Amino acid sequence: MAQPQQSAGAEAEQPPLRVGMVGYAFMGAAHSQGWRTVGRVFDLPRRPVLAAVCGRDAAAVRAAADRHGWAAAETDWRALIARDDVDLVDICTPGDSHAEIAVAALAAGKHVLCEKPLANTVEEAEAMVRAAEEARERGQLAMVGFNYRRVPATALARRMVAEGRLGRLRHVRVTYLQDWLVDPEFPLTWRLRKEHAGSGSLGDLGAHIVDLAQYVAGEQLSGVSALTETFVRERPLAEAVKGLSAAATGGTGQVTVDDAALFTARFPSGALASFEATRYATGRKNALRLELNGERGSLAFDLERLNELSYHDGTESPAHAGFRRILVTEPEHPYLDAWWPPGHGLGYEHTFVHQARDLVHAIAEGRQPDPSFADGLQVQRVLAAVEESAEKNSVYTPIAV
Ligand code: SOE
Repeated sequence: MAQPQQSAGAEAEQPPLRVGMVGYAFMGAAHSQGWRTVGRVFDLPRRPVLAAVCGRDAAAVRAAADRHGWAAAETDWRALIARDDVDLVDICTPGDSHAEIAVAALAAGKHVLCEKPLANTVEEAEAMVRAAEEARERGQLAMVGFNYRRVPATALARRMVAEGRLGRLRHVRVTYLQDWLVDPEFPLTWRLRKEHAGSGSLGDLGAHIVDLAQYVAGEQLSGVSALTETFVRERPLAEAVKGLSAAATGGTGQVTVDDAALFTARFPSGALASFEATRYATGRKNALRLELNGERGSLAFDLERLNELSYHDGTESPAHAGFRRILVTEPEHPYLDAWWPPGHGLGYEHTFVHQARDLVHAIAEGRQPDPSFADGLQVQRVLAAVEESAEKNSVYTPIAV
């Protein structure tokens, strides 16, 4: 039986990579899992150390540190950034603080990992790119956390498209469907307020599928035509938030973001794309689905069956051609040489382990990790074009370069 790789030998050459994380809710827990596990599975040039975690509530952040394995707890992100025992700042806060924390961390000489979407506005994202470019001159690197690139099946899809197995692409079809807002009594959490989240389903789910579609297709969108809608405009005010759930306090407030975003788009190659992002798809929990159709074949992926990739080889005889299921658990598949024997599948959390692995390698090798802040800015520009198009009754809107 294949064993997880031991990391002992390779680690000795470079110092540990000491991580400080800001935020410890859903994404913080997922990133913690990645940092905690990565060195136990992959051979790494630098060993990540969970140095300190930061949150505003002293008791809650201490409890989160104990639960997730962080050595120290801070209540002020500036203090976290100032620590000598932190080399990398991992930002897992709502979007309204990404720019300020990332720019300050890079200026303080830290590497940065920032959760998606990179920022709440194009202007913020541009400032972050400027800060990242300056920092890179000094040897600090920055990456944005689009974790669905790190599902072995999506990475395999990209590889197969790049190998030309689909030939010229005609269609890229992506949907990201959740249902946690179906109940109109669900409280008004930060994700439903523009000042905190920037946008709604568009920035939260749409950002993922824009990045994933572009990553797998190997090209960037050139323009969009969009519709957005806010189905429930007023909701009970929220108190405690846990994961995606929250308790109501009393009184109501305005929802100031989109509930759903639908858009069509063009790739420069001539391929057409369609996107749907919603939190109102009753019964769909985390259904990110991607299909690509090319002249020579098709690929299809469903996050709720993430160890599988469907492939139709259009060059085969019609007599026996058809979609077949690739079980993406072989050591030849991306990331899988370090994990379990074939057929012993991975899950959502492993994407964060892979994200940590890729970032540690890039930092140790002194090269720009992907996706860069510039890639995050480009996604932000797509989101802005979607909003602009939706405001103008779906008029086709080119994406700023
Ligand atoms: C909520 O919609 C959410 O947690 C997103 O914010 C994440 O990015 C996604 O991975 C799962 O759903």
